[in-house]
Amino acid sequence: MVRQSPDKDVDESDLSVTTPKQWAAGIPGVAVSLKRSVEQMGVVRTAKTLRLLNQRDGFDCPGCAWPEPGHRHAAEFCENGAKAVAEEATKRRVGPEFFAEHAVADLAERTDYWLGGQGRLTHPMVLREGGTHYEPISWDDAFTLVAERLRALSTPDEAVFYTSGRTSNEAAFLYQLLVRSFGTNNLPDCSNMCHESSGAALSETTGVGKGSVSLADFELADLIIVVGQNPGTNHPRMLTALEKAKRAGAQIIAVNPLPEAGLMRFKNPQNVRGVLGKGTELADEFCQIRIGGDQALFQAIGNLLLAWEAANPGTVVDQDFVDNRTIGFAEYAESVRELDWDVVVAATGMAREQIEKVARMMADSKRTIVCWAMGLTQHKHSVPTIREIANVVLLRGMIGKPGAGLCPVRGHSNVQGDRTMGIWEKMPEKFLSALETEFGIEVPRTHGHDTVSAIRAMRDGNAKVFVAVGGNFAAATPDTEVTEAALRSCDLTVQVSTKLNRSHVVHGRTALILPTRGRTERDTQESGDQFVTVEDSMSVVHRSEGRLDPASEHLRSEVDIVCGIADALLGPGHPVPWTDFPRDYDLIRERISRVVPGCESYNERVREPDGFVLPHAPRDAREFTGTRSGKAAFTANELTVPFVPEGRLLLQTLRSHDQYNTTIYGLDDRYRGIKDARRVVLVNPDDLTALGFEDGQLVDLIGEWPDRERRAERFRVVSYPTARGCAAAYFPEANSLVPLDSTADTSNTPTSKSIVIRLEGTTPPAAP
Ligand SMILES: Nc1nc2c(c(=O)[nH]1)N[C@H]1C(S)=C(S)[C@@H](COP(=O)(O)OP(=O)(O)OC[C@H]3O[C@@H](n4cnc5c(=O)[nH]c(N)nc54)[C@H](O)[C@@H]3O)O[C@H]1N2
Ligand SMILES: Nc1nc2c(c(=O)[nH]1)N[C@H]1C(S)=C(S)[C@@H](COP(=O)(O)OP(=O)(O)OC[C@H]3O[C@@H](n4cnc5c(=O)[nH]c(N)nc54)[C@H](O)[C@@H]3O)O[C@H]1N2
Ligand SMILES: [Mo]
Repeated sequence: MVRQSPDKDVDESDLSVTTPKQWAAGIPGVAVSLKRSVEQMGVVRTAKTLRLLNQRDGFDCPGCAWPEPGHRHAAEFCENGAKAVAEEATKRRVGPEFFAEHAVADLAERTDYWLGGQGRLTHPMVLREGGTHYEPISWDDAFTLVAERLRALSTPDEAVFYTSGRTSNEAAFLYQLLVRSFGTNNLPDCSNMCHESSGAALSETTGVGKGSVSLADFELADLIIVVGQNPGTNHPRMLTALEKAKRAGAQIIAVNPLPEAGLMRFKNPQNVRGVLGKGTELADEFCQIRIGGDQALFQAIGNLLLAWEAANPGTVVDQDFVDNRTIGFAEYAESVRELDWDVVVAATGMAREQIEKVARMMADSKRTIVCWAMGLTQHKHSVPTIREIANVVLLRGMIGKPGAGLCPVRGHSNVQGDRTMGIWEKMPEKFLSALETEFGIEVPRTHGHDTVSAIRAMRDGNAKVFVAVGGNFAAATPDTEVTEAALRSCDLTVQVSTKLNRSHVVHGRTALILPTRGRTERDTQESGDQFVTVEDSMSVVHRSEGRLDPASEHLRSEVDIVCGIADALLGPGHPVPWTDFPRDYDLIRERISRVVPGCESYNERVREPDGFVLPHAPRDAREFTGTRSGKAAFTANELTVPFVPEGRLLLQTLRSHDQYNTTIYGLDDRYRGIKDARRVVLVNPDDLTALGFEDGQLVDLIGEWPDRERRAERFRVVSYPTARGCAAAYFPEANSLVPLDSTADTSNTPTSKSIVIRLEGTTPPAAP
């Protein structure tokens, strides 16, 4: 099978399907990563780049937020990390000639795969009102243009400032400072669509919206539960941690509607056993849950644990912990005392015996870690689901001790750091007043727009300027048609980017592309080469320094760009010394150390070989000072079970093995056995029979909503062993089906993992 190049647009007729893989990584993983890297970077650049990836003297992988171990391999990266690097370090370029050749309207017809494949952006470009092509613009003129449009707004709240989670701590800190100095808290970020539900549930129950484990805990745990996460594709280096845990005697439970290869068996390419042998079996227990059934599962587990405690007092509940460190136990116990097993079995699709087995494993475990990702955070009832996990962890006292804890596994490599630095539409008062004291400025207190409310504001004409540092807002957000219209209605859209994407071709009346240096690239400023800092999923803050020559001499760093806009907008008289910061990033870190809690002596501590770990009271001292009561909080949550009418399926939108969010690397999903197609919908064979569809048939996916139907056209049906009643399609192709108003309670995260759809045949079934 010949690999399709990005020049060829996606054509669903090329699809080929083989049986899903039972194991992840191994030699094919290494081979694919090297092949892609050499294709994009050539041999010499590949060798140089991969040698620096995730090393102490190198740069942080722009892939996921999984932490680096203390003892590093020479090759401390995974197949998908190597792909992420190749994507940035590519030798292909998108310069002024490219834009002169391609009208924006033509580019808008292309897929994200094609756009991303064109290479790195090299010059600042402007699309003037009524223009057909982007044209070059000088940096100074670009900054002046942004400043003029922002100043022309009737209030700063008419501007929206988005961030994606690749931005360094230094750039993020200055960006929120710029936005708040200007006078708004409109700081939506990708986290609003990602782990917001985890943050909301954890800050309420433990007082810190972050995970409570460190990498070392994985080697000490005797039970690891991986819920709603596909680490083989999205956090491949986590498989190494799971393998080590397994070898040290831990058991693993995987809870997922799909039998993901990475959860079943791992062939570690870093050792001989993984290369030559059968690899390590990972999951001891695979719970094939129905989409959205996790709250029912964890309520049932809570019910069983409490029943066993009642039968044998002192054997299951960590009474000392519950009595001294928590509140709300009685109400919680009451809420799960009466359980309707018929409802639980229907919601989970699991046998009662399996739920009992899993609960027994938890009761027998001395050190349990629960990990999760998007399979839990993107449902209407995500926050109560994660609270329910916190409940069972608390009743067993599995937090704040070695080998145990809560582990939301973050996505973007610095999404957690951006939050720490103040990228949030509702930062706490303490942070805001520290900013005011440090800089002698006044910042607004009214909460700003998150991602969903920002789209509403643009749609309704209440926001007119949209600025994004990174990301691909047009493609990553829900309700594609609505979001694209909202962006097009803006006076000005500004994208600070490394690569061309959909957000450059779905633009406001005037549009700017400001090209920036990436993680892999050298950042030379007046005081010499600069490094930046990032925070991983386990609160470790460390430095990252790129070494490649920048893709073009015209690129500026994100810090430079933010300060350039700030200087043009706020003027030389502003109390923040905007023009000083880009000269020497230590000056930014000095300010961070005085404003951001836990970052004292930042400049010294990030220079330690492995950086430093941010404080986390529950992890460090079993203290819960961040909650309202000062204790960990049990919660009583009403059970929600997604309602799926007769003849309909519950659709989740997820990532293939060949993409990084909206960046498409290729058209294969190797572990799932899918080749050369992205417009596919995975459906259980029994559901296909029941609904009267056939494997390979072409269908439209239709979401039925009170306001109107949403239709995603021409998807190929793939008969696949997903849980009954469930379906899966790739993000972002299926985003048009997620209504803007369908969001999680409390966190307002789009419900990208639970959309009721019906299939509609567009052609007769394919000939056998
Ligand atoms: N290579 C690569 N790496 C990435 C990314 C990427 O796109 N490519 N993206 C990064 C980002 S930003 C993020 S947030 C993470 C995402 O990492 P993941 O959360 O692993 O990403 P998804 O592909 O959305 O996979 C969700 C998983 O949850 C399962 N699931 C869906 N619904 C349910 C449910 O109701 N219950 C349960 N128990 N499981 C469910 C799906 O079957 C799937 O296995 O990865 C990061 N790393
Ligand atoms: N239906 C559905 N929708 C989803 C999800 C889902 O599972 N299903 N997942 C959600 C999640 S978890 C997330 S995190 C969001 C992701 O949303 P985003 O973070 O907005 O999207 P990305 O695709 O990661 O952004 C890719 C773009 O970032 C730019 N870029 C890359 N590196 C850099 C850099 O170093 N600096 C700058 N300035 N730009 C850079 C490039 O131009 C690239 O095209 O999508 C969300 N949307
Ligand atoms: Mo994410």
